[in-house]
Amino acid sequence: MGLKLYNYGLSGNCYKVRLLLGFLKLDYEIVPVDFYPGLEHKQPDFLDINPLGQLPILEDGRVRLRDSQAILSYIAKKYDPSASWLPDRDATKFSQIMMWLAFAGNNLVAAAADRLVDSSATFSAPEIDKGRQALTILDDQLAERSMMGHSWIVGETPTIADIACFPDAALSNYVGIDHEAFPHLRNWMRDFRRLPNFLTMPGIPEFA
Ligand SMILES: N[C@@H](CCC(=O)N[C@@H](CS)C(=O)NCC(=O)O)C(=O)O
Repeated sequence: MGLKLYNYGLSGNCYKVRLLLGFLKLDYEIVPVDFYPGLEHKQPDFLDINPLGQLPILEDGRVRLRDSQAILSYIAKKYDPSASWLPDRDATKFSQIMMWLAFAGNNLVAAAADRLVDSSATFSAPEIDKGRQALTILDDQLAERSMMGHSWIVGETPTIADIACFPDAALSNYVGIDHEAFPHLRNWMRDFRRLPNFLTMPGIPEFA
């Protein structure tokens, strides 16, 4: 038994889960999925596990979850006794975290969406425009937070909102979005990278 992550190394959504497992120093088993070129996530055996044909999947004994935001919430709720990654006693803070998780899953995904498309494909301009809009919204939030003396998207310490937003924000550089235009985002990414037990992945830029 124990935690089992169905994983692809270049998936930003799998990376979110690996980040939190790393921050919490949790042991887990990795089940490698040949996402590309094997398209294993579209084969019948994997569709039995997730009919959406998507990664990541987390299993914890009899519990099986899809969607990186839901998985982050589960791990934080179950395995972070300090509740610092998902403070759930304060209704405002909790709901704001949910709001930024939804933003990561619905909006920010455009900033790096084309990364896993066939390597011969060119990145599509409309997605990149949507990605830039989402990064502007995040940069504005971080500017406001910084004026209040805070470094993180919600609250005084990093939460799963920061984890959910980090991969696509950072990987957007890889699809050609220049981070120079987002100074608050850059500061936040630098602070995030300095967190104890931070893990990187291919495509995450090194920041000064
Ligand atoms: N909302 C889901 C999206 C999952 C997702 O799109 N995963 C990608 C890999 S990063 C995938 O499996 N794409 C294949 C597909 O959508 O067909 C999440 O946050 O986990």
